[in-house]
Amino acid sequence: MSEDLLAEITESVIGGEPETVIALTRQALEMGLEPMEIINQGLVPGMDIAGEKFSRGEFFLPHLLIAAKGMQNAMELLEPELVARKQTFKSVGTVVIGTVQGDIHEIGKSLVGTMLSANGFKVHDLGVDVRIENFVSKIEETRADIVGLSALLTTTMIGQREVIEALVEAGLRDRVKVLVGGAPVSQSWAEEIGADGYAEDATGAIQVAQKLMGAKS
Ligand code: B12
Repeated sequence: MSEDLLAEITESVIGGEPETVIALTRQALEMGLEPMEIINQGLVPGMDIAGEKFSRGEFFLPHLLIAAKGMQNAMELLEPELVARKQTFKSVGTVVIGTVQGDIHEIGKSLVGTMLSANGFKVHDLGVDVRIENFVSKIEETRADIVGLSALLTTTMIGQREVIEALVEAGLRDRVKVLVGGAPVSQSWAEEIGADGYAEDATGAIQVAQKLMGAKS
């Protein structure tokens, strides 16, 4: 029963029906499904399939955009639910997060930000296509413990290294842990650019962020 509904959510993301995605997501919540279950088993598979179709030339950019819109609409509904389920009162740490300059991929970064905030971190989300100096000034202003850098393109990954270099120049590198992620990013890339942590997905991001906080104290 819930499998059918999750499969319908996947189909409606692929089919580019944002209104249906919202309606089905609401229905799933009402049925008592957990928000992360809806994300991981309904929405994300839909985005993955849409992405595969795009790679094979079966989908053009407008298809992908509308699939992403469906997922984003549903995320707006799910974010407060995620946060409500993990209500914590004392902040575990402060995180500045954003997608690096030249890259407008938003969904994964926002999901990581939401999950961190659901797990007690105070999160400052700078959005997408974030200029290096904006990362630096926000880290300074908020005295962030961790900066999360998202990159979804092989051409923009280099932006993660550039932020690290800018942090060194600004004398902030010792004060902030750098966490990197995004589809083309890997543990070995993280090590190569001198980041402190890498995670493949939002769940991993929480674990690594918690570990990095442990390493700070
Ligand atoms: C949706 C999408 C878009 C949407 C984005 C809409 C939006 N508002 O975000 C639109 C249509 C705008 C788009 C545009 C483009 N896209 Co696009 N896009 C995708 C797609 C299909 C899905 C991305 C997504 O949202 N996934 C769902 C989320 C939940 O997963 P995620 O982003 O990977 O995030 C998870 C992890 O990576 C990780 N994570 C992410 N960030 C962070 C940060 C930290 C700190 C940590 C710890 C973890 C972490 O945790 C997340 C949650 O689990 C991918 C293919 C794919 N399957 O990845 C292509 C893809 C990334 N796009 C691609 C391309 C080429 C483009 C364009 C250049 C297309 C074009 N020709 O114009 C443009 C680039 C525009 C730009 N300058 O950025 C390529 C990249 C190829 C490459 N290796 O460089 C991909 C891989 C598709 C492909 N196979 O060709 N895209």
